[in-house]
Amino acid sequence: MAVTHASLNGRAEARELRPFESWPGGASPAGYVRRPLDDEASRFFDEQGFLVVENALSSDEVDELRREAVAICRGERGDLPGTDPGPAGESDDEAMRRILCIHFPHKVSPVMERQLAHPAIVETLTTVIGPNVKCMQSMLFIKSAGKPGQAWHQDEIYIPTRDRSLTGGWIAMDDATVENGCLWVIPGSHRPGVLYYQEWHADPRFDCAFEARRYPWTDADAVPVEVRAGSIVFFNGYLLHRSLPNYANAGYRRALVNHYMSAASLLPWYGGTLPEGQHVSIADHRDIVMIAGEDPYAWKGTEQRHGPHVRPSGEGGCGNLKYNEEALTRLSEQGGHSSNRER
Ligand SMILES: O=C(O)CCC(=O)C(=O)O
Repeated sequence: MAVTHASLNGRAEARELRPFESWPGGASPAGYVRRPLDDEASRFFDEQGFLVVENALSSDEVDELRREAVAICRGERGDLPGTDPGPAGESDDEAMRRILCIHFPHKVSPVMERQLAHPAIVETLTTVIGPNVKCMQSMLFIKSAGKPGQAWHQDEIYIPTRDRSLTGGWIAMDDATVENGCLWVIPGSHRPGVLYYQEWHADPRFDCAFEARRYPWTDADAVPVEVRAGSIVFFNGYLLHRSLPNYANAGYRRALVNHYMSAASLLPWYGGTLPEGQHVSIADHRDIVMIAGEDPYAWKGTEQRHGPHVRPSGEGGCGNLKYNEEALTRLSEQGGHSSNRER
C-alpha cells in the first residue's frame, strides 16, 4: 500500500504500520540531515518545528550511553527517589524494565552530563537558537516493551521560556519506530505561538502528562519521526508532539532527551510556586548548564533546584516535584553538588 501522509496515524493506531514504512522508498524523509548543517536545515526547523540530525552519535557513543543507562537503573550511580533497590541477583533487563523515565540523569552521571554539550547538539542549537545556549533539563527514557507513551503536548507548558526558544534534543539510543513508540509531531504546530489548553486524558496508552486540546489540527496531520540509533531529533518547545506505547514484543526504546533555550531569556520555571518574595517578571531558575557562548546572567551564579529521580509513572502531572525535595537532599548528602535553594 502506498504510504500517504494522512493515513499514517490511523494505520499506526490500528498497529498496521510497519517500522520505517513511513520513510519514502526506504530513504530518510525531508528534514533529516547530516552535519555540517546548512541554511536549508535551519529553514526546515523554523518552518516545521523539528529537525533530525542523523549519525550524530557514533555507535561507540550510543553503546556508552546504553551501558550507562544500565548502571543508573541498577543503582550504581546512587539510589534514586521513586524506585526501590531491586532484589539481589536482579538482571540488567529486570532493572531496566522497572523504570519508564529518569529525570535529571546528568546530575548523577558524568557520561550523561557530557552528552549535554555533544558537538552535534552545540552545532545545531547555535544554528537554530543563537550563540548563547543553556540547558536546564535532561530525561532518560527507557520505555521497555509494554510501557506507555506521552499524549500530545507542548514542552513550553512545562518549561516556560520568555522568548519561545525552548528546544528539545532527543538522542535516540535505539532505532525508534512506530512499533516501539517513536516521537510523532504535528509539523508547523509551533508557528502560531499559542499554548493550547490541556487536560487529563484518562487514556491508558499514555503516561502522566496532560493532553493538549482545542488546537486546529487533527491526528491525520501528524507524522512519525522514525530514526536510527545515534540520530538526534530537535524540536521546538511549542511543537505539538506525542509518542504511542512501546508495542514491540521485547527490547527498549531508549532516548536521552535534553532541553535547552537561549541564555538571554530568564526562566520562570518553578513548578507553580515562586520562591518567596520573587516576582514572576524577574523569576529565573538558575539550575542550568551553559553549553555554548556567554551567560549574560552569570553574576547570579547557579543553584540546585532539581534532583535526579524516577518519574512516578501514571500518577498525574509528570511528578517533577513529587520526589524532588528527597532527590535534592540526597544530592547534597552525596556531595555531588552544593544546594543553595534559599536564594
Ligand atoms: O520520548 C517520548 O516518548 C516523549 C518525549 C517528550 O514528549 C518530551 O521530551 O517532551
